[in-house]
Amino acid sequence: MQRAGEEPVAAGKLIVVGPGEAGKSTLIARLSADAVNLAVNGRTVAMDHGLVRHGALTISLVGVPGQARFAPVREALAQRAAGAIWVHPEGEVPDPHTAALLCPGGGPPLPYVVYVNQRSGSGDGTGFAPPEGLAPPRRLIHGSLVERQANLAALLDAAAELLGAPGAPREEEVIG
Ligand SMILES: Nc1nc2c(ncn2[C@@H]2O[C@H](COP(=O)(O)OP(=O)(O)O)[C@@H](O)[C@H]2O)c(=O)[nH]1
Ligand SMILES: [Mg+2]
Repeated sequence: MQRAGEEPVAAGKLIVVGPGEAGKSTLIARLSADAVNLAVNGRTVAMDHGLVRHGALTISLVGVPGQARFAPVREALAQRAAGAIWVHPEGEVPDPHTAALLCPGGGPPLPYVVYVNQRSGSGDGTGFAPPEGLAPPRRLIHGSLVERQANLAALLDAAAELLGAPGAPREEEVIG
């Protein structure tokens, strides 16, 4: 609710996708001080969520589990998402199952940005090439969620752009 004198607050939802152990929960926790990750033995089982403020924008980050057995909840988690953050472990082949998660309900793909997680030992400099048939990401951000510079400011800017916040890239700036 907006009180007198306060700036209007916009809100938007992004899903966080990627293969198991890519760093989805770590990323949400690093961006959001009060992130909730319901995990058993270190694996997210039901809920992975964080709220992050970026200027006047409140971004709701919802982690979507990749494993097939979670298929029934995926559609619900992705409802009303405006875009996605794909966490990609550097050096791996982009996960085709993750690509499918970008099209909730079999609809058109959500706009997405890719966070290439350069964990120590993985750094072979390989970038990210979208699986066949999928448009390139709006932005490609490299960082390490643990060892090196995480580049979270760039990631937040990219996330805000997905939600149509001011500063969204013009067509010619889109990576392609
Ligand atoms: N060394 C290292 N470990 C990482 C990095 N990112 C994530 N991890 C670890 O990898 C494991 C899986 O990460 P998690 O965020 O749970 O992956 P998720 O399955 O995608 O949610 C956890 O033990 C993390 O601490 C990183 O950049 N470097
Ligand atoms: Mg997780």
